[in-house]
Amino acid sequence: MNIVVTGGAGFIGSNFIKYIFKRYPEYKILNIDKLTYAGNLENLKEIEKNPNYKFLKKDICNKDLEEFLDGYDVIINFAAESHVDRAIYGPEEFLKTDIFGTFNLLEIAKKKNIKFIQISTDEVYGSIEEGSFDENSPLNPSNPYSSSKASADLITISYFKTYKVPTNIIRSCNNYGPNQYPEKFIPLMITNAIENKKLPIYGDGLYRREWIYVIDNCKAIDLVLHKGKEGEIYNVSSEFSIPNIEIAKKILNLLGKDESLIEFVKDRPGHDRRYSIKCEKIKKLGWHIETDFEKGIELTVKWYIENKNWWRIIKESPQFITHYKKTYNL
Ligand code: NAD
Ligand code: TDX
Repeated sequence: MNIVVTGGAGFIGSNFIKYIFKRYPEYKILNIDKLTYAGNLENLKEIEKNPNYKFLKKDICNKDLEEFLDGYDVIINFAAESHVDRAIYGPEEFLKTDIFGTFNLLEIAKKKNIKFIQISTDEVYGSIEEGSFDENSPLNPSNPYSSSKASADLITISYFKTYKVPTNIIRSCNNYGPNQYPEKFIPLMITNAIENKKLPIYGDGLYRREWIYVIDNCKAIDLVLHKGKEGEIYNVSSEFSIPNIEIAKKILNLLGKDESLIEFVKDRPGHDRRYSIKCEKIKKLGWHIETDFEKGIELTVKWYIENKNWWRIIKESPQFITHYKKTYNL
């Protein structure tokens, strides 16, 4: 199979490319990534010389992308601006990449008659106090990130209905694992704890997410790629949720650090209280969780201990420092 992965230098995309080459060494992958602050070719070091792998540094919004995409079977669109806090202080890039970029790729998929898989998120359903959303629940996003992703989902659905572009949408819960940029909650908590810095917890710390180890999500994407029914949406979740404050305590405990490092800080505007999704459809395709949270968080903490150079370079960059000061009002 010839696959175009967009955003393959980011967290989930790079884990997916490495996973695919392990499972299907004969597949060919073209990775298209603009290399924003979140894109890092270090994530792909172990496969960069693989003759079946190609990299193209491009923006998914570029109209000329089409000339590079002959002979591919599928586009899997991971490329996005992905951090909610950045969307709050700078929404424009989110609308450009997450909405217009998806539209641009759909146009190419339509012209070249190739399958299109949109990597979406549970955040498009918005917050739910009790119970869980399924794939037919209405979209009710709360912030410029999730509303951009919801818009992209709607455009994707319209390309299936109107032009019969074979599409799938995958809406997963919060991912964690190796190579996640340390602005996100779990890697920020781990790396701050290692450095004996304060762990900033928004509001009362009782916000809840469902957490999935990234490789389990890669396996779900693999299943949809091979067995997904055209036009279908698939939720993907561990169905395991835990309040943020409990995650911070667990991480401190694993690292042998004191809970006095926890610091409650000003809440995120529009902060969704709880996400929860049902994923019967993906289970019917034969998917199940393989790495539970206890195991996954241990593996993740271990990875950040063993890869300090990877995240220290990021955290010491002017780009990260500016973001940190803006987000935490320092
Ligand atoms: P990430 O921020 O780590 O990576 C995004 C990648 O996209 C980077 O390599 C970046 O350089 C690239 N990119 C950004 N704008 C681009 C553009 N205009 N053109 C080309 N490349 C561009 O994100 P992630 O956490 O790996 O998320 C990947 C996808 O999964 C996103 O679409 C996100 O919305 C979705 N998602 C993420 C999570 C999560 O918990 N991380 C959960 C559900 C869904
Ligand atoms: O410093 C922090 N303190 C804190 O309490 C940060 C960065 C986060 N939080 C809280 C906010 C959320 O309740 O932790 C929770 C998780 O935060 P993020 O890691 O920023 O994730 P979230 O906002 O839930 O969005 C993520 O999951 C869905 C990804 O960033 C999205 O790309 C994905 O679509």
